[in-house]
Amino acid sequence: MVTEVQTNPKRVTAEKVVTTTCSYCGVGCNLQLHVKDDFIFKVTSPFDSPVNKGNLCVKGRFGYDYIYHPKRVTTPLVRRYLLEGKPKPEGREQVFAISMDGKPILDSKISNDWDWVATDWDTALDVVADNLVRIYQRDGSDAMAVYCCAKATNEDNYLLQKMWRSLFRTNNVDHCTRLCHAGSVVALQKAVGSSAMSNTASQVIQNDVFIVTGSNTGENHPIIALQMKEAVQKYGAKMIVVDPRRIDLVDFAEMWLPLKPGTNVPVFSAMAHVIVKENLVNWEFVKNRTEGFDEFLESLEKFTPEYAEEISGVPAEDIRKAARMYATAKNGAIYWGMGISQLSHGTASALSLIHLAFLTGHIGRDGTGLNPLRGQNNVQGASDMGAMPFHYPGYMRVDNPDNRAKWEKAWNIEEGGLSLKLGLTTTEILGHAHEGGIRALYIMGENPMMSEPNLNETRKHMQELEFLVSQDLFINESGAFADVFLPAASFAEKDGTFTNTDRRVQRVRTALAPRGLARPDWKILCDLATRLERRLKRSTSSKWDYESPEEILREMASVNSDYAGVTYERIEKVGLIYPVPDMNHPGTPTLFKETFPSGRGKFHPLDYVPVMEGADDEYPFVLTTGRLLEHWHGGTMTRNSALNEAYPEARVEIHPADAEMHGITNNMPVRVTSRRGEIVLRATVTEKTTVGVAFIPWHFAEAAANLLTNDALDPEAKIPEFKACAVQVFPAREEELANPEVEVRRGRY
Ligand SMILES: Nc1nc2c(c(=O)[nH]1)N[C@H]1C(S)=C(S)[C@@H](COP(=O)(O)OP(=O)(O)OC[C@H]3O[C@@H](n4cnc5c(=O)[nH]c(N)nc54)[C@H](O)[C@@H]3O)O[C@H]1N2
Ligand SMILES: Nc1nc2c(c(=O)[nH]1)N[C@H]1C(S)=C(S)[C@@H](COP(=O)(O)OP(=O)(O)OC[C@H]3O[C@@H](n4cnc5c(=O)[nH]c(N)nc54)[C@H](O)[C@@H]3O)O[C@H]1N2
Ligand code: SF4
Ligand SMILES: [Mo]
Repeated sequence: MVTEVQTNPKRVTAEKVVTTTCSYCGVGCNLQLHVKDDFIFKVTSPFDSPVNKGNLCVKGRFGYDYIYHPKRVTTPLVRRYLLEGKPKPEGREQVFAISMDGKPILDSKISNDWDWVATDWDTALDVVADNLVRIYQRDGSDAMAVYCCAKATNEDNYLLQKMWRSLFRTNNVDHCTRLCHAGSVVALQKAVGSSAMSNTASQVIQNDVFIVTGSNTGENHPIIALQMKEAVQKYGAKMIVVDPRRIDLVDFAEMWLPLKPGTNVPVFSAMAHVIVKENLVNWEFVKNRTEGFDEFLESLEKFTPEYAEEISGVPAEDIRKAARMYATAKNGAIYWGMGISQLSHGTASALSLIHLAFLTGHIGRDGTGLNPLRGQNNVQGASDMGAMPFHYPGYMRVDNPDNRAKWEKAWNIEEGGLSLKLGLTTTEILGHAHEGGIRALYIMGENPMMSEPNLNETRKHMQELEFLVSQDLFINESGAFADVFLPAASFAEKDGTFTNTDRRVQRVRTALAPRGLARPDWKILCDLATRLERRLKRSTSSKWDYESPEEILREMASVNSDYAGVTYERIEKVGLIYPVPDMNHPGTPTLFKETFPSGRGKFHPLDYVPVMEGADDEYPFVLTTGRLLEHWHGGTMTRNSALNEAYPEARVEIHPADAEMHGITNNMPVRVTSRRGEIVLRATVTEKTTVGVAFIPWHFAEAAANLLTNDALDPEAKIPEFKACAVQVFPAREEELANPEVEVRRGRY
C-alpha cells in the first residue's frame, strides 16, 4: 500500500526520529532517521555531532533506500537439492530469488535442483548446521572458513569470529580489510605496533601542512574532505596532493604531485632524502623515539629526487619543495588511502610515509599524525573484534599461548582447545577452495565475486566450494553461488555499535522493524551457534544466549582493554574514542604521545620494486580502479537505491591525448582488455586522469573492473594490486555494451 509518507514526505510529521550512524563509509556520520508508518521518509543530521556537524554526503542523506528495494531478499532460502536430500548438481551460476513482493528475480533454469526454495528459519538453520558439522567432522578445522563483514556491527563480528574459533577451532577468519588497508596495517604494526589512525580526522584544522596521497577524499570520505578544505580556506593550512588523478582536492592544494601509479616508494623516499640532505630532520625525535636510522640512511642514498623523477614523472624540484614544506611545518600530518596500500608493494609504500613522520617528529601531538583513512563504516571495528586470521579481538596474536588462555577462559573452553595456527587470509581462502582444502565458506555481508581481483579465477574457486552460506540483504554476485541464503536485517533494523576511522565507537539504533523475516546478524548467529554446539557435543559450552548486543560488547570488553570503558550508556549521546581503558576514562583522540606500543618507532630500509605488470606495446595503458561518490563497492547497496539514477552506468576515464592516439571520443563504447579478461563500457575523455592511465570504478557488475585486475599479492600483507595492471582500449560497437540484467543472469560478471 502506498501511503502519504511515501508520496508526499514533505507534509508528514515524524512519529519518531532515531539517531544512528551511517552505514556507508568510515567517516561515521551521525544520522537522524525520520520515521512514520514504519517508513523512513527523511534523513537529517544533528548539528552538534562532533563527527559531521550536521553535514552529510549524498549517500548518507539519500542512499538508505536499498532497505526497501524490491530485490532485497527477506526470506531464508535453501536450494531444492538440499531440501530433497539429492546430491549436489553440477553448475552453480543460478541467480533465482524471491523478492519482497514475492516475484522471482533473474531466473535461469540450469537445473530445477538449483532452485531456491523459500523456507522458515528453523529449516534453513538446521540445513546450515547439519552441513557445516558434517564437513567439519569429516575434514577438520582446516576445511572451514568465514568472511566477516565490515558493514555489520562490532557485536555481529565479535560473535562470528567467536563461533568459528570456538566451535570449529580454526583461525580461517578474515574480511575485506585484507583487500583494503592490509598494506598500511602491516606497515604500521612493523613500525609502531598499532595500526589505527593516530589522530582524529577533525584535527585536520590543526595542521599547517598536510599530505593527502592515494586518497580521493572528496568522493570517498566527503565529510573529511570538507574539513580539509576548511583547513585550507579558513585556517590557512597548506595541502600537498600526491595522486595520479586530478582529484577534486587538487583545486584546494598548494601542490599536486601527479606520480605514475605504483611509484610511491621512490617519491616519498626522495622526500626523505631531501629532508636528511638539507638537515631538516627533527634529531631529538629520531634519537629519543626511533631505531634503525643508520641502516635506513644507507638505503636512502640512491633515492635522489632526480632518480624519483625518472621513475615517477614528478619533477625533482617539486619533490624538494614538498619535502621542505612538510618538514618545516609546525604541525604536519599525512592522510592516505588505497593508492598506497593496494599495490604488490603496499606495505613498502606505507612505510615510506611512516618514515617521513619519524624524520620530522610529526606524530604524537594533536594536529599531526599518520592517518590511513578507513573505508567501510565498521572496518575499524571488525578488525578490533578479531575478524582477522592472526588476531583475537584487541589485536592479540592467535599464536601466543597467553592470549589463547585469556579467550579460552572468556569462552569457557578447555585448556589448549583453541588453535594456535595462523589462519588463511581472504585472498588465500578462495585459492584454497579445493579437495583437501577449504570445503565450507560462510559469508556474512561480503561480495568476493565483485571485490576480489581476477574474477574469472575467483569464479572457478567459488564453484569448487562444497558448501557456501550467504548472510546478506541481497543475493549479490557471490550469493548466486550459495547453497543457503540467510536474510539479515539492515543497519536501520538493529541495535549495536560501529567504530569509525577516528576509533570512535558509536551507537547504531533500531528505527524500523526488520523487513519480512529478516533478522539482525547477531540473532541469526546466536541461533546457529546453539545448533552447532548441540551437534558437536563437546565437553564444554560457551555462551550464546545473549539478551542484547550490549551484553555481547561487554563480554568482548572484559578481555579487550581498548574497549574496557565503553558502555552503551556512556556512548548514548556522543561516541567514545578508544583506547578507553576504564569506566572513567574520557577516550584517546591522539595516540603515541609518550611512546609507541612497540616502544621505539622502527625505520625499515626500502627498495623500489616496480608494479607486477607494467604497460607495454600490447597493453599500453596502466589501469587504476577506484570509486565514485554515488556508488559503493560491488553496487549491492547503491545500485539498488535511488543513487543509481545519479550515476547509472560504468565508464572508463581516458586522457584526451590517449583518446586521440587510439581513435576514441567521449561517450564512445570501448572494449578494455587485460591478460585476464575484457569488458565493454563507455569512455569519458577527461583530464581528470593522466596520460597513459585509464581509470575504471569497480561498482558495475555488467562491466566489472575486477575481470581485468591482477591477483598478484603484496608478499607481507597479501593485498592484491588493484591499483595497477596493463590494459588495451579499443573502440567497440554500441550493441556490445552490456545490459546489467542479462549479463548478471549469464553469470558473465
Ligand atoms: N563513494 C564511496 N565512498 C567510499 C567507498 C565506495 O565504494 N564509494 N568505499 C570505502 C572504502 S572500503 C574505502 S577503502 C575507501 C577508499 O577510498 P580511497 O582510498 O580514496 O579509494 P580509491 O577510489 O580506490 O582511490 C584511491 C586514490 O588513489 C589514487 N592512486 C592510484 N594509484 C596510486 C599510486 O600508485 N599512488 C598514489 N599515491 N595514489 C594512487 C587514485 O587516483 C585515487 O585518487 O573509500 C570508502 N568510501
Ligand atoms: N578493483 C578493485 N577492487 C576492490 C577495491 C578497489 O579499489 N578496486 N577495493 C577493495 C576494498 S578497499 C574493499 S573494502 C573491498 C570490499 O569488498 P566487499 O566487502 O566484498 O564489498 P561490499 O560490496 O561492500 O559488500 C558488502 C555486502 O554486505 C551487505 N550488507 C550490508 N549491510 C549488511 C548487514 O548489516 N549485514 C549483512 N549480513 N550484510 C550486509 C551488502 O548487501 C553487500 O552485499 O573491495 C575491494 N575490491
Ligand atoms: S561521508 Fe560517509 S559516513 Fe558521512 S554520510 Fe557520506 S557515506 Fe555516510
Ligand atoms: Mo576498503
